[in-house]
Amino acid sequence: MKKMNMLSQIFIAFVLAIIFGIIFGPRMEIVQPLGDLFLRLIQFIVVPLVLASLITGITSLNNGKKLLSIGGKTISYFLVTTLVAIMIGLTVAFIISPGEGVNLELPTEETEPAEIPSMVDTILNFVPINPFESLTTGNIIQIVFIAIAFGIAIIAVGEKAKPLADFFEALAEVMYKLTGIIMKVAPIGIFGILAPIVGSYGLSILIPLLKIILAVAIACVLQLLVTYSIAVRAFGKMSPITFYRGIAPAAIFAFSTASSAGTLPITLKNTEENLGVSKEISSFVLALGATMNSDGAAIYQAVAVIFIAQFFNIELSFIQILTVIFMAVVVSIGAAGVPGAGLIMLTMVLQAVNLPLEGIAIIAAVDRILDMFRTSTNVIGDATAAVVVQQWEDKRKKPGNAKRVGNVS
Ligand code: DAS
Repeated sequence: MKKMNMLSQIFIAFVLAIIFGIIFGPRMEIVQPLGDLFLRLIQFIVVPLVLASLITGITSLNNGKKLLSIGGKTISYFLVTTLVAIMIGLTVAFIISPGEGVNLELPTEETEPAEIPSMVDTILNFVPINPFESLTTGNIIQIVFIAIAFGIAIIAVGEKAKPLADFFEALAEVMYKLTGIIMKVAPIGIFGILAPIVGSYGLSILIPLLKIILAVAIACVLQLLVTYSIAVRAFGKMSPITFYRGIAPAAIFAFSTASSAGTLPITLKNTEENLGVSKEISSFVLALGATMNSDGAAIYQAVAVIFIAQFFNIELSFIQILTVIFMAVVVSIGAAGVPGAGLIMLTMVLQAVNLPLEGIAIIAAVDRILDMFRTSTNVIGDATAAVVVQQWEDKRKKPGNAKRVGNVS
Protein backbone atom coordinates (compact mmCIF):
# COMPACT_ATOMS: atom_id res chain seq x y z
CA MET A 1 0.00 0.00 0.00
CA LYS A 2 1.41 3.42 -0.95
CA LYS A 3 2.84 5.05 2.20
CA MET A 4 0.10 7.23 3.64
CA ASN A 5 1.19 10.84 3.77
CA MET A 6 1.53 12.63 7.09
CA LEU A 7 -1.61 14.71 6.66
CA SER A 8 -3.77 11.58 6.14
CA GLN A 9 -2.16 9.87 9.14
CA ILE A 10 -2.86 12.88 11.36
CA PHE A 11 -6.40 13.18 10.05
CA ILE A 12 -7.07 9.50 10.87
CA ALA A 13 -5.53 9.92 14.35
CA PHE A 14 -7.74 12.99 14.86
CA VAL A 15 -10.94 11.15 13.84
CA LEU A 16 -10.07 8.03 15.86
CA ALA A 17 -9.34 10.16 18.95
CA ILE A 18 -12.81 11.73 18.67
CA ILE A 19 -14.54 8.38 18.13
CA PHE A 20 -12.71 6.65 21.00
CA GLY A 21 -13.19 9.71 23.22
CA ILE A 22 -16.95 9.66 22.64
CA ILE A 23 -17.26 5.88 23.06
CA PHE A 24 -15.00 5.33 26.09
CA GLY A 25 -15.20 8.77 27.76
CA PRO A 26 -12.78 9.46 30.66
CA ARG A 27 -11.47 5.89 30.43
CA MET A 28 -9.40 7.15 27.48
CA GLU A 29 -7.03 8.56 30.11
CA ILE A 30 -5.26 5.22 29.58
CA VAL A 31 -3.63 6.55 26.37
CA GLN A 32 -2.53 9.84 28.02
CA PRO A 33 1.11 8.60 28.32
CA LEU A 34 1.33 8.51 24.50
CA GLY A 35 0.50 12.22 24.44
CA ASP A 36 2.86 12.98 27.33
CA LEU A 37 5.65 11.11 25.52
CA PHE A 38 5.09 13.22 22.36
CA LEU A 39 5.20 16.41 24.42
CA ARG A 40 8.41 15.32 26.17
CA LEU A 41 10.00 14.63 22.77
CA ILE A 42 9.07 18.17 21.65
CA GLN A 43 10.51 19.69 24.83
CA PHE A 44 13.62 17.48 24.49
CA ILE A 45 14.72 19.22 21.27
CA VAL A 46 13.59 22.80 21.84
CA VAL A 47 16.78 24.10 23.58
CA PRO A 48 19.39 22.79 21.11
CA LEU A 49 17.06 23.60 18.19
CA VAL A 50 16.57 27.23 19.26
CA LEU A 51 20.25 27.75 20.03
CA ALA A 52 21.54 26.21 16.77
CA SER A 53 18.88 27.57 14.39
CA LEU A 54 19.07 31.11 15.80
CA ILE A 55 22.88 31.26 15.68
CA THR A 56 22.80 29.80 12.15
CA GLY A 57 20.11 32.31 11.13
CA ILE A 58 22.32 35.18 12.26
CA THR A 59 25.66 33.86 10.95
CA SER A 60 24.05 33.12 7.56
CA LEU A 61 24.23 36.88 7.12
CA ASN A 62 27.95 36.38 6.73
CA ASN A 63 27.61 34.41 3.50
CA GLY A 64 28.01 36.05 0.13
CA LYS A 65 30.04 39.01 1.40
CA LYS A 66 29.62 40.64 -1.99
CA LEU A 67 25.87 40.80 -1.32
CA LEU A 68 26.25 42.23 2.19
CA SER A 69 25.25 45.57 0.69
CA ILE A 70 21.69 44.24 0.31
CA GLY A 71 21.81 42.34 3.62
CA GLY A 72 20.75 45.36 5.62
CA LYS A 73 17.83 46.19 3.33
CA THR A 74 16.72 42.56 3.28
CA ILE A 75 16.83 42.23 7.07
CA SER A 76 14.96 45.52 7.55
CA TYR A 77 12.26 44.32 5.13
CA PHE A 78 12.03 41.00 6.98
CA LEU A 79 11.73 42.73 10.36
CA VAL A 80 8.98 45.16 9.22
CA THR A 81 6.83 42.48 7.57
CA THR A 82 7.30 40.18 10.59
CA LEU A 83 6.20 42.89 13.04
CA VAL A 84 3.15 43.67 10.85
CA ALA A 85 2.38 39.93 10.72
CA ILE A 86 2.50 39.65 14.51
CA MET A 87 0.20 42.68 14.93
CA ILE A 88 -2.27 41.12 12.46
CA GLY A 89 -2.06 37.82 14.33
CA LEU A 90 -2.69 39.43 17.72
CA THR A 91 -5.57 41.56 16.39
CA VAL A 92 -7.32 38.62 14.72
CA ALA A 93 -6.78 36.46 17.84
CA PHE A 94 -8.30 39.11 20.14
CA ILE A 95 -11.27 39.57 17.79
CA ILE A 96 -11.99 35.86 17.23
CA SER A 97 -10.90 34.84 20.79
CA PRO A 98 -10.52 31.16 19.83
CA GLY A 99 -9.82 29.95 23.36
CA GLU A 100 -12.65 31.81 25.06
CA GLY A 101 -15.54 30.01 26.68
CA VAL A 102 -13.62 26.88 27.55
CA ASN A 103 -13.45 26.41 31.31
CA LEU A 104 -10.59 23.98 31.38
CA GLU A 105 -8.98 24.14 34.81
CA LEU A 106 -5.20 24.03 34.77
CA PRO A 107 -4.15 20.33 34.86
CA THR A 108 -1.10 21.13 36.97
CA GLU A 109 -1.35 21.52 40.76
CA GLU A 110 -2.64 24.94 41.79
CA THR A 111 0.35 27.31 42.00
CA GLU A 112 0.17 30.69 43.69
CA PRO A 113 0.04 33.33 40.90
CA ALA A 114 3.66 34.22 40.10
CA GLU A 115 4.18 37.92 40.74
CA ILE A 116 4.68 39.71 37.41
CA PRO A 117 8.26 41.10 37.34
CA SER A 118 8.66 44.79 36.61
CA MET A 119 9.66 45.90 33.10
CA VAL A 120 13.23 46.59 34.34
CA ASP A 121 13.55 43.13 35.94
CA THR A 122 12.10 41.53 32.80
CA ILE A 123 14.72 43.23 30.63
CA LEU A 124 17.55 42.51 33.08
CA ASN A 125 16.46 38.87 33.15
CA PHE A 126 17.19 38.62 29.41
CA VAL A 127 20.91 38.64 30.26
CA PRO A 128 22.22 35.35 31.65
CA ILE A 129 24.64 35.31 34.58
CA ASN A 130 25.75 31.78 33.73
CA PRO A 131 25.08 30.63 30.12
CA PHE A 132 25.44 26.96 31.09
CA GLU A 133 22.78 27.35 33.77
CA SER A 134 20.48 29.05 31.21
CA LEU A 135 20.93 26.04 28.91
CA THR A 136 20.45 23.39 31.59
CA THR A 137 17.41 25.11 33.11
CA GLY A 138 15.98 25.84 29.64
CA ASN A 139 15.69 29.56 30.34
CA ILE A 140 14.53 30.34 26.83
CA ILE A 141 14.76 34.14 26.93
CA GLN A 142 18.39 33.89 28.10
CA ILE A 143 19.11 31.20 25.48
CA VAL A 144 17.87 33.66 22.85
CA PHE A 145 20.23 36.31 24.25
CA ILE A 146 23.13 33.81 24.14
CA ALA A 147 22.31 32.84 20.54
CA ILE A 148 22.11 36.47 19.34
CA ALA A 149 25.33 37.39 21.16
CA PHE A 150 27.21 34.37 19.81
CA GLY A 151 25.86 34.89 16.28
CA ILE A 152 27.00 38.50 16.15
CA ALA A 153 30.36 37.65 17.74
CA ILE A 154 30.98 34.83 15.24
CA ILE A 155 30.40 37.28 12.37
CA ALA A 156 32.66 39.86 14.02
CA VAL A 157 35.51 37.36 14.55
CA GLY A 158 35.25 36.21 10.93
CA GLU A 159 37.42 33.38 9.52
CA LYS A 160 38.78 32.19 12.90
CA ALA A 161 35.23 31.51 14.13
CA LYS A 162 34.26 29.57 11.03
CA PRO A 163 34.64 26.15 12.80
CA LEU A 164 32.15 27.36 15.44
CA ALA A 165 29.74 28.64 12.77
CA ASP A 166 30.06 25.31 10.95
CA PHE A 167 29.44 23.45 14.22
CA PHE A 168 26.19 25.31 14.89
CA GLU A 169 25.13 24.92 11.25
CA ALA A 170 25.70 21.15 11.52
CA LEU A 171 23.88 21.06 14.88
CA ALA A 172 20.96 22.94 13.30
CA GLU A 173 20.76 20.36 10.49
CA VAL A 174 20.82 17.53 13.07
CA MET A 175 18.03 19.24 15.05
CA TYR A 176 15.97 19.71 11.87
CA LYS A 177 16.35 15.99 11.16
CA LEU A 178 15.33 15.16 14.74
CA THR A 179 12.32 17.48 14.37
CA GLY A 180 11.32 15.54 11.26
CA ILE A 181 11.66 12.21 13.07
CA ILE A 182 9.65 13.41 16.08
CA MET A 183 6.92 14.79 13.83
CA LYS A 184 6.61 11.29 12.30
CA VAL A 185 5.16 10.06 15.60
CA ALA A 186 2.80 13.07 15.73
CA PRO A 187 -0.27 10.95 14.80
CA ILE A 188 0.28 8.68 17.83
CA GLY A 189 0.97 11.69 20.06
CA ILE A 190 -2.15 13.48 18.82
CA PHE A 191 -4.28 10.41 19.52
CA GLY A 192 -2.80 10.18 23.06
CA ILE A 193 -3.49 13.90 23.60
CA LEU A 194 -6.91 14.36 22.02
CA ALA A 195 -8.72 11.13 22.99
CA PRO A 196 -8.53 11.77 26.78
CA ILE A 197 -9.55 15.42 26.26
CA VAL A 198 -12.59 14.48 24.15
CA GLY A 199 -13.31 11.70 26.68
CA SER A 200 -13.32 14.21 29.55
CA TYR A 201 -14.80 17.32 27.92
CA GLY A 202 -16.85 15.97 25.00
CA LEU A 203 -17.09 17.35 21.48
CA SER A 204 -17.30 20.94 22.74
CA ILE A 205 -13.50 20.92 22.79
CA LEU A 206 -13.49 20.87 19.00
CA ILE A 207 -15.05 24.33 18.75
CA PRO A 208 -11.93 26.19 20.00
CA LEU A 209 -9.75 24.02 17.74
CA LEU A 210 -11.83 25.00 14.71
CA LYS A 211 -11.69 28.64 15.84
CA ILE A 212 -7.89 28.65 16.05
CA ILE A 213 -7.65 27.22 12.53
CA LEU A 214 -9.98 30.04 11.41
CA ALA A 215 -7.94 32.68 13.27
CA VAL A 216 -4.57 31.55 11.83
CA ALA A 217 -6.06 31.22 8.34
CA ILE A 218 -7.62 34.71 8.43
CA ALA A 219 -4.43 36.29 9.81
CA CYS A 220 -2.29 34.64 7.10
CA VAL A 221 -4.71 35.67 4.34
CA LEU A 222 -4.70 39.25 5.64
CA GLN A 223 -0.87 39.22 5.61
CA LEU A 224 -1.01 38.12 1.98
CA LEU A 225 -3.79 40.44 0.78
CA VAL A 226 -2.72 43.53 2.72
CA THR A 227 0.94 43.48 3.77
CA TYR A 228 2.44 41.62 0.81
CA SER A 229 0.18 43.19 -1.85
CA ILE A 230 1.15 46.69 -0.65
CA ALA A 231 4.85 45.67 -0.52
CA VAL A 232 5.03 44.28 -4.06
CA ARG A 233 2.89 47.12 -5.43
CA ALA A 234 4.55 50.04 -3.64
CA PHE A 235 8.14 48.82 -3.40
CA GLY A 236 8.37 45.99 -5.90
CA LYS A 237 6.60 48.06 -8.60
CA MET A 238 4.70 44.90 -9.53
CA SER A 239 0.98 44.18 -9.71
CA PRO A 240 -0.04 41.81 -6.88
CA ILE A 241 -1.93 39.71 -9.43
CA THR A 242 1.28 39.21 -11.42
CA PHE A 243 3.09 38.40 -8.20
CA TYR A 244 0.58 35.82 -6.93
CA ARG A 245 0.24 34.23 -10.35
CA GLY A 246 4.04 33.91 -10.50
CA ILE A 247 4.53 32.49 -6.99
CA ALA A 248 1.46 30.18 -7.01
CA PRO A 249 3.33 26.88 -7.67
CA ALA A 250 5.67 27.44 -4.71
CA ALA A 251 2.80 28.61 -2.48
CA ILE A 252 0.73 25.50 -3.25
CA PHE A 253 3.73 23.19 -2.75
CA ALA A 254 4.50 24.86 0.60
CA PHE A 255 0.86 24.52 1.68
CA SER A 256 0.84 20.80 0.82
CA THR A 257 4.23 19.88 2.31
CA ALA A 258 4.39 22.31 5.29
CA SER A 259 8.10 22.63 4.56
CA SER A 260 9.53 25.95 3.34
CA ALA A 261 13.02 24.38 3.10
CA GLY A 262 11.58 21.66 0.84
CA THR A 263 9.84 24.33 -1.26
CA LEU A 264 12.99 26.46 -1.70
CA PRO A 265 13.97 25.05 -5.14
CA ILE A 266 10.49 25.89 -6.47
CA THR A 267 10.50 29.32 -4.82
CA LEU A 268 13.85 30.07 -6.50
CA LYS A 269 12.51 28.92 -9.89
CA ASN A 270 9.29 30.94 -9.59
CA THR A 271 10.98 34.18 -8.49
CA GLU A 272 13.60 33.96 -11.26
CA GLU A 273 11.42 32.76 -14.14
CA ASN A 274 8.04 34.35 -13.32
CA LEU A 275 8.96 37.41 -11.26
CA GLY A 276 12.12 38.60 -13.00
CA VAL A 277 14.38 38.44 -9.94
CA SER A 278 18.06 37.89 -10.72
CA LYS A 279 19.68 34.59 -9.63
CA GLU A 280 22.12 36.47 -7.40
CA ILE A 281 19.40 38.28 -5.47
CA SER A 282 16.86 35.45 -5.36
CA SER A 283 19.43 32.94 -4.03
CA PHE A 284 20.67 35.38 -1.36
CA VAL A 285 17.28 36.70 -0.23
CA LEU A 286 15.42 33.36 -0.39
CA ALA A 287 18.19 31.42 1.36
CA LEU A 288 18.29 34.10 4.06
CA GLY A 289 14.51 34.14 4.22
CA ALA A 290 14.28 30.36 4.54
CA THR A 291 16.76 30.56 7.43
CA MET A 292 15.55 33.64 9.25
CA ASN A 293 12.20 34.92 8.02
CA SER A 294 9.01 33.07 8.86
CA ASP A 295 6.11 35.54 8.99
CA GLY A 296 3.62 32.67 9.07
CA ALA A 297 5.33 31.11 12.07
CA ALA A 298 5.28 34.52 13.81
CA ILE A 299 1.53 34.89 13.17
CA TYR A 300 1.00 31.39 14.56
CA GLN A 301 2.90 32.17 17.78
CA ALA A 302 0.83 35.31 18.38
CA VAL A 303 -2.49 33.52 17.77
CA ALA A 304 -1.51 30.35 19.68
CA VAL A 305 -0.41 32.25 22.81
CA ILE A 306 -3.69 34.20 22.97
CA PHE A 307 -5.59 30.93 22.36
CA ILE A 308 -3.80 29.10 25.21
CA ALA A 309 -4.11 32.02 27.64
CA GLN A 310 -7.85 32.18 26.94
CA PHE A 311 -8.15 28.39 27.02
CA PHE A 312 -6.80 28.33 30.59
CA ASN A 313 -8.51 31.60 31.58
CA ILE A 314 -5.19 33.39 32.12
CA GLU A 315 -5.09 37.19 31.75
CA LEU A 316 -1.93 38.33 29.90
CA SER A 317 -0.25 41.48 31.23
CA PHE A 318 1.09 44.24 28.95
CA ILE A 319 4.65 43.05 29.62
CA GLN A 320 3.67 39.51 28.67
CA ILE A 321 2.15 40.77 25.39
CA LEU A 322 5.39 42.67 24.66
CA THR A 323 7.33 39.48 25.46
CA VAL A 324 5.10 37.55 23.04
CA ILE A 325 5.84 40.09 20.30
CA PHE A 326 9.58 39.87 20.97
CA MET A 327 9.54 36.07 21.11
CA ALA A 328 7.45 35.84 17.92
CA VAL A 329 10.14 37.89 16.12
CA VAL A 330 12.75 35.52 17.55
CA VAL A 331 10.72 32.54 16.32
CA SER A 332 10.49 34.12 12.88
CA ILE A 333 14.31 34.31 12.84
CA GLY A 334 14.91 30.92 14.43
CA ALA A 335 12.09 28.74 13.12
CA ALA A 336 13.35 25.90 10.93
CA GLY A 337 11.76 25.41 7.55
CA VAL A 338 10.57 21.91 8.38
CA PRO A 339 7.12 20.55 9.30
CA GLY A 340 6.18 21.17 12.93
CA ALA A 341 8.97 23.68 13.67
CA GLY A 342 6.46 26.29 14.78
CA LEU A 343 4.87 23.93 17.29
CA ILE A 344 8.24 23.21 18.85
CA MET A 345 9.16 26.91 18.98
CA LEU A 346 5.77 27.56 20.66
CA THR A 347 7.18 25.67 23.69
CA MET A 348 9.81 28.40 23.93
CA VAL A 349 7.26 31.22 23.71
CA LEU A 350 4.94 29.67 26.30
CA GLN A 351 7.87 29.23 28.72
CA ALA A 352 8.84 32.87 28.18
CA VAL A 353 5.39 34.08 29.32
CA ASN A 354 4.81 31.36 31.93
CA LEU A 355 1.83 29.81 30.17
CA PRO A 356 1.07 26.09 30.70
CA LEU A 357 2.86 23.80 28.24
CA GLU A 358 -0.29 21.66 28.29
CA GLY A 359 -1.50 24.18 25.72
CA ILE A 360 0.87 22.55 23.24
CA ALA A 361 -1.08 19.32 23.75
CA ILE A 362 -4.32 21.01 22.75
CA ILE A 363 -2.92 22.73 19.65
CA ALA A 364 -0.88 19.72 18.50
CA ALA A 365 -4.09 18.05 17.40
CA VAL A 366 -4.61 20.60 14.60
CA ASP A 367 -1.02 21.80 14.21
CA ARG A 368 -0.48 20.18 10.83
CA ILE A 369 -3.38 22.18 9.34
CA LEU A 370 -2.04 25.37 10.93
CA ASP A 371 1.42 24.50 9.60
CA MET A 372 0.11 24.48 6.03
CA PHE A 373 -1.10 28.07 6.35
CA ARG A 374 2.01 29.35 8.12
CA THR A 375 4.45 27.63 5.75
CA SER A 376 2.83 29.05 2.61
CA THR A 377 2.87 32.48 4.27
CA ASN A 378 6.59 32.02 5.09
CA VAL A 379 7.39 31.17 1.46
CA ILE A 380 5.28 33.96 -0.06
CA GLY A 381 6.79 36.46 2.38
CA ASP A 382 10.32 35.49 1.31
CA ALA A 383 9.35 35.83 -2.37
CA THR A 384 7.99 39.37 -1.80
CA ALA A 385 11.34 40.24 -0.20
CA ALA A 386 13.18 39.04 -3.32
CA VAL A 387 10.93 41.13 -5.60
CA VAL A 388 11.27 44.27 -3.46
CA VAL A 389 15.05 43.95 -2.97
CA GLN A 390 15.51 43.41 -6.71
CA GLN A 391 13.64 46.64 -7.36
CA TRP A 392 15.68 48.52 -4.76
CA GLU A 393 18.92 47.25 -6.33
CA ASP A 394 17.76 48.21 -9.83
CA LYS A 395 16.96 51.70 -8.60
CA ARG A 396 20.34 51.99 -6.83
CA LYS A 397 22.26 50.99 -9.98
CA LYS A 398 20.15 52.94 -12.49
CA PRO A 399 18.32 55.68 -10.52
CA GLY A 400 16.74 57.06 -13.63
CA ASN A 401 14.98 54.16 -15.21
CA ALA A 402 14.70 51.34 -12.70
CA LYS A 403 13.18 48.57 -14.76
CA ARG A 404 9.98 47.05 -13.48
CA VAL A 405 10.51 43.61 -12.09
CA GLY A 406 8.77 40.85 -13.99
CA ASN A 407 6.30 41.25 -16.78
CA VAL A 408 4.00 43.56 -14.87
CA SER A 409 0.53 43.34 -16.33
N1 DAS B 1 6.71 24.23 8.70
C1 DAS B 1 7.58 25.40 8.91
C2 DAS B 1 8.18 25.83 7.57
O1 DAS B 1 8.41 24.95 6.76
C3 DAS B 1 6.81 26.52 9.50
C4 DAS B 1 6.45 26.23 10.93
O2 DAS B 1 6.37 25.05 11.37
O3 DAS B 1 6.20 27.22 11.65
O4 DAS B 1 8.45 27.05 7.40
